[in-house]
Amino acid sequence: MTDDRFPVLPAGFLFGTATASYQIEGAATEGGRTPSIWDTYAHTPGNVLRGETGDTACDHYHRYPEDVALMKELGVGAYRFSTAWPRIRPGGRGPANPEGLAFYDRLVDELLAAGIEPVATLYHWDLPQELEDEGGWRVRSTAERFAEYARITADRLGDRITRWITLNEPLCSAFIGYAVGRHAPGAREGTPALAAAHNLMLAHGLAARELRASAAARGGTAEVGITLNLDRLLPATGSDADRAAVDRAETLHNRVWLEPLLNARYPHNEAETWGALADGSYRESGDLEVIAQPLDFLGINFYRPVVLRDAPHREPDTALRTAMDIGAEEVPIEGVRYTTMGWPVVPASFTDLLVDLDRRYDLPPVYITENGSAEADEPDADGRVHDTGRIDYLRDHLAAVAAAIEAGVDVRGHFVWSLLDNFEWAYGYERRFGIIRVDYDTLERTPKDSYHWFRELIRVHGRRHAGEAAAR
Ligand code: GBH
Repeated sequence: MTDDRFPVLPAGFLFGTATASYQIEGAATEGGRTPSIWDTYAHTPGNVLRGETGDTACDHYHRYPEDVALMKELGVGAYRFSTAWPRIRPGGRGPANPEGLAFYDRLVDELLAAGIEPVATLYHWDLPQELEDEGGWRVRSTAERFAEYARITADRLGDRITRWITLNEPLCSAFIGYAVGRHAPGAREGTPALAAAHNLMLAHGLAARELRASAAARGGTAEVGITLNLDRLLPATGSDADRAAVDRAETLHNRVWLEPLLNARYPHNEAETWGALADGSYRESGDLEVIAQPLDFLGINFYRPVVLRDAPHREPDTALRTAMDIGAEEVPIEGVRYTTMGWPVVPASFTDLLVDLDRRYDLPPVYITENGSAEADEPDADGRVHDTGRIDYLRDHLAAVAAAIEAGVDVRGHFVWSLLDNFEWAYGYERRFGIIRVDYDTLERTPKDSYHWFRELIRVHGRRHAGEAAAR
């Protein structure tokens, strides 16, 4: 059966949707939760568009049964959510919070009853504020606290969750948080941001050990992965300068994670990329062994390609640069559609990224843990949201995944970002990524056309492969 509306993915391919705790839960002061760096950042005027915060968000904390029911109706095989560290271990150290764990218990049970596999991310950016006050990701001890929190969570939920993602997009935590300052905690630093990148990798490795130890103590196994926002980076021209800029950006965006994780080494061109800022003061011998444990899978978040050209450093004095100031700037791509995030839509670049990574690294199985688009979708007179731009985006990017699989890349699943419209970080509620609309006055959920399209895709996929099986 061929149907252009629905790309052909292999039998057993996992379809899912994704969210993150601070973006959807709300109930910021309920159930023993303490503030995270995002509460502090969002409550500081000037940081988030229109001064919005995650205080209520989608109120998923109370409305999760409705959200799970919508996913059941959708027919997804899995749901990727994140657990909130300050809910499970308020303040970042000391005893676990029974009420926080009980919430995730209820959520996981609800998912399993609906036949949906829970895939948990332990860190989607909500660091307990108290740990930030002690240095946050700039300091090593935060990695140790993270491993403890991972163990607490796995000991409680690991009998029902087998697939774990340690961190979501450490690039954002380290560089947008500590160098660009457009994410919490809003710092603009050099070496400390590189220390943050290293400590996040260490946190991943220490937590991976705890997740596996927790499963082993139960006589089971855990599948451990990490989610990276790997970027397809292209030079604006063929000039040596632009190529060199992309080579530096490859390290900032991709190699800084992939080299330690997959090859147990640090990127070869740290000095070209950061100069004296990359002084290694934050590393200890033995760290690479902790970081480079085998991954059961690699999560990749993909939204758009980035075209770069060589550019002067924003800060001429090397010692005063932030870790983001690597002498490269993004240039627009001509002739393509842009989403409301200002991101270019180039599906073929997704295939290229996956094929290229597969050539350059010995990759474990890959899951696309986020992919989706923000659109200016308002309900029509009929009350429905005709988000054709999002349908086109998802269709073309799933086709791009299918093409990568054709080319030999072992991609096992795809999670749409996002199940719901939600708190889009520095952009607040203005940017909408959901396949379900959320009315932020009434908190009412309305499936968009993309939800109905995705539901049909999952059904067509099921019928297609059931037909194949019957024919064999
Ligand atoms: C993902 O980040 C996140 O995991 C998810 O929570 C988020 O909702 C989703 O994508 C959609 O954005 O111009 O310096 O302010 C994607 C990567 C990188 C996108 C940081 C926004 C802002 C950088 N993000 N970027 S800045």
